[in-house]
Amino acid sequence: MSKKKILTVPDVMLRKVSAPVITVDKEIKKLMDDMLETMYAAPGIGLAAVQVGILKRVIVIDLSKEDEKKTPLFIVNPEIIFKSNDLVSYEEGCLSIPNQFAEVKRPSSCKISFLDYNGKKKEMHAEGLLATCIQHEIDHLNGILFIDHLSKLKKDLILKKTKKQKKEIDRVVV
Ligand code: GNR
Ligand code: NI
Repeated sequence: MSKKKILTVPDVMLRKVSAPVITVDKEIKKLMDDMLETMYAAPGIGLAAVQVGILKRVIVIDLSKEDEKKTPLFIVNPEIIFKSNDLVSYEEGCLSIPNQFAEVKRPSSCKISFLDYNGKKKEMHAEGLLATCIQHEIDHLNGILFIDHLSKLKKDLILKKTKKQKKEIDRVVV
């Protein structure tokens, strides 16, 4: 496995729509392994392939806590087949928007169909943080970031802070 670099805003790649996977072959399995390692190292609870520069509809998620047994989920070509009408708000963060957090309202539960690590077709009902995380990751596959769900004022503030932070890092490096 190899850890990959995570792209951050305003990288244009993050705004592109990812393409469906045709077959879950060795190359896709390697991608999923690399994504999982990258996500654990970050650390994060979810990662979409586009965040490591690969425009394919592949997601990894693991909500287990540090001291618990790992429970990775591999999700290829997800389709939302049900979304609840009731919304719930979670404080979201994103590895592609470092150190910025905001409350985002989304359907509290959803059902998805997808292909698993072995390319087998599956369905899953999700609620709580898992439902939020799945929707956050599927947004990535469509070029959407959590800040797109905020008011323009909040979104611009976060983008401004991220730019400032990037400049400060550059200053230290140079
Ligand atoms: O690590 C992450 N935490 C998180 C918290 C609340 C809602 C969504 C997330 S996903 C995020 C990792 C990430 O950027 N995935 O795309
Ligand atoms: Ni994200």
